[in-house]
Amino acid sequence: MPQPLFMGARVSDMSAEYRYKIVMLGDGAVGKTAMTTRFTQNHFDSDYKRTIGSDFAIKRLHIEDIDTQVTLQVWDLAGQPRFESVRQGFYRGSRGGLLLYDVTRRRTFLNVDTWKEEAFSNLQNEIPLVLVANKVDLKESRVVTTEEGEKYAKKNGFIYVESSALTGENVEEAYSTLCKRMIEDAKESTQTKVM
Ligand SMILES: Nc1nc2c(ncn2[C@@H]2O[C@H](COP(=O)(O)OP(=O)(O)O)[C@@H](O)[C@H]2O)c(=O)[nH]1
Ligand SMILES: [Mg+2]
Repeated sequence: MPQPLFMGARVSDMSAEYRYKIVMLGDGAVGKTAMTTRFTQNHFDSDYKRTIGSDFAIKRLHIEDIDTQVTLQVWDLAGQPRFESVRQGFYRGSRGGLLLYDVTRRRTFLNVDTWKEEAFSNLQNEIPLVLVANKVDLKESRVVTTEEGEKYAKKNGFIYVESSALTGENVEEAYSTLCKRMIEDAKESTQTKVM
């Protein structure tokens, strides 16, 4: 079981640089691994390989509009991990997450609530989440509308992004908007401590 290398902190007071562990959430085959691979390696693999246990990838990104460097440790979990210890290690120390569903399968959208609750209860904390409506390239077979996704996200205070790991559309945006939210949260909690 790999341990997190870092727990989410500003690395230096001198430069704007942050490190965060984030988690990929959602039902099996919604595109968690495909999206992580697209983001970290700019590559799409059309074979479906089940993630065993959990795994992580590291990616450095520069967020242009706030001129900030972020290193993300992206944890990706298999759909149905059997061991509670795997789940605990997966969630431990994560500061945010992408919660995906597949716009062509309504069940994966209905299960979003379960994933949200599983994450918040394991962390005993409400971390920022981006609701990701994935596979929007499959226009013909799409069944979950933009309005439905937006409405759920708004109700829960989540950011909403529509993406395709196949075309790469909005993949980097999903991660970078999450980064901005985590940085804002970190600044707010620092201010609270100082005051
Ligand atoms: N058309 C399309 N297929 C996708 C997309 N994202 C993932 N897939 C496919 O959906 C299947 C499951 O993806 P995967 O990343 O393994 O799902 P995971 O179980 O959530 O990690 C694979 O066959 C992927 O190639 C997408 O945006 N568009
Ligand atoms: Mg996977």
